[in-house]
Order: sequence, then C-alpha cells, then structure tokens
Amino acid sequence: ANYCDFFEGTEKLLEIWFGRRTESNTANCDLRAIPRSTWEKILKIVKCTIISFKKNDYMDAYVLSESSLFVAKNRIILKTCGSTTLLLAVKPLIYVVRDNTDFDMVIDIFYSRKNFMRPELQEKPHTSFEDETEALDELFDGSAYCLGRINRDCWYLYTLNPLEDFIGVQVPDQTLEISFLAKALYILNSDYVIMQELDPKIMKIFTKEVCSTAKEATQKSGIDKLLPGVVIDDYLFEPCGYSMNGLFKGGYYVTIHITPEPQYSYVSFETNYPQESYSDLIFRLLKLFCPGKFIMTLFANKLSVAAISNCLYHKVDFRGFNRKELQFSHFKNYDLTYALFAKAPS
Ligand code: PUT
Repeated sequence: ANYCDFFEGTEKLLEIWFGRRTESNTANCDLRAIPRSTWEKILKIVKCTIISFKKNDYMDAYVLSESSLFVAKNRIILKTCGSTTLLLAVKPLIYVVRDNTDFDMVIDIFYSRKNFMRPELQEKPHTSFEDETEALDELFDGSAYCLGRINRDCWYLYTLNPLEDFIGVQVPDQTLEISFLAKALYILNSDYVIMQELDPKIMKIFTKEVCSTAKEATQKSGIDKLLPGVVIDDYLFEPCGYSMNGLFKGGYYVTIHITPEPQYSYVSFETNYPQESYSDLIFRLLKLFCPGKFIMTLFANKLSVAAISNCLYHKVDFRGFNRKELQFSHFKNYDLTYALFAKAPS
C-alpha cells in the first residue's frame, strides 16, 4: 500500500456463490481445492498480493496487501481497496473455478462499494459505477442499483437478475457491512470545511509509532473482544494501516480494515456472523472507532436469523447519532437495509 498523499480506503467488494446444475459429480465441488499459486495469479490482475493466510474447517482467509480474500466451499469473497482493479479478475476467476472444480454455474453474485473519496484516481473499469456495470454486464445478466444520495454518500450494488429458474442461495446467509467515516462540518457563509475525523487518538493505535505489532494494535483497540470465539489473523502496515481477518466455527468471518491517516481516515467492518439484532455489536463498534458518520448495509435471506434485524433499523437509536437516511430493498432472495447515521451536533 502507498501512503504518500492519499489512500483510497473505500473497498470494492465481490461475493460470488457457485453451484451445480445437477446432483451428479459433486465430489470436486470445493473452491478451496484451488491452489494458492492460482489465487496469486488472479490477485496479480487485481494488483494486490497475499500477505498472510489462516484457515479453519470452513473457510480459507487471506489478508491481502489491499484488504482480504475469503474462500469457502462454494463462495468467494474478494474485498480490495486502493486503486486495485478487482473487476478485471472476474472472468479469469470464473475460468479458474471451471477448470479446478466441478461447479458449472454462478448461483448469485454481489458487487458493491461506497462512492470513492477520489474517483479520479481509479483505474478502468472502476472509473465510474456505469463503467463497472458495463464490465459486469459483459459476463452476467445483472441489475445495478444506487442507494443513498447520488451527489453525496452513496452505495452501489450489482447483483444477478433473477430469471424464471433462479434458485439463489439456499442456506441461511447474512452480511453486515459498515463504513466508518469522517464528517465534514461546513462553516456557514464560508467555503471553510472542517473534517470531524474518526477519533485521532484511536486511529493512532493503528500506526507503527504507537504499536510495534498487529497483535498489540488488536488488543489495545479492543478489536480482540468484539466477537467471542474469533481466531484473528491481523497485520499492521508500515508506517500505518491495519487489516484483520477473523474466523469462527460454522463458516463465519469478520474483517476490519483501517486507513488511519487523518486527512482520509476510513474504517470498514464486515461480517456474516448471524445475530437477531446487530445493535449491540454496532454500539460497541461506535465506541471503538468514534466516527463522524457511518453507513451500514445488512443483507439477510429468509432463512437467516438476521431477517428480523432488517425490520429494526427504523426504530433503533444509536445514542449520539442521528439517522439521516434509511432505505429498505426487497430482492428475490435477500432483503437489504441501507442506512446512514451522522454524529448528532454536541
Ligand atoms: N456483500 C454482499 C453480501 C450478500 C449476502 N451475503
């Protein structure tokens, strides 16, 4: 990662589920059969590298030079920040899956990201969501959406278009994603803008100036106590920046990425850990990072215990934050809540 003048912490996120049209030949239906050297080739196209690896019985988890890769039996989650070119790797990835496994269909696909802080620094096809959509449309029959305000903070999603015979993901599944951000404070009658950063004292923890190891940063910040039973693989970048992958029994993961520089501080949190309500977890995350604002999205399918959670966000009150936006979408297999909260003026 390059931390000179600016770094785009905002990630591109791709999740693809694979399946088979028939019940036969399922012996070689495990994406974890794909060797590390093949992932390295795919990641070269994305312009990032593997810097750490951990696995359990359910998932392989790679910490990358720019974020994370998770590989489960029939699902891949690739999250990359900076000026990586994630979408250039989708076609090669589909070929790799076809050549290394007996999967013969994509069950569902989700490509999503928040609007970039500096979109002009991105490379093709990430130069705009329209360009990204065009690249994905060459491979899939999908639908593209924008949630939030197209002229301010917003969140883009591309997902598979449900056809008549669309089956989709048939296991309980949920994903909570949160972006913690600084908030711009405009001074009336002037062009003067002050950024209400993510708490600078906390952000400092994720620098080599304050912590000499990733473990120290994980413990000092309290990340190790966020979710019980997690096995953590963490990395502290030189001179600053932090990534962690966490694995749980049952195929659950958590991943946190921190860009601590005050001018463009950014924290992302993501998990598929099932909860009926995520309020407690979000409270703890807010205490941990003290953002100026945050965007949360929650996907949950009908089989998920989190399905109920999707109904809660019109009621939930995160102390010290005002809910500025709330959108609820109903897709064929998943319900999605998008919400933006901003720190209440003190
Ligand atoms: N990031 C998209 C998540 C979809 C549901 N697992």
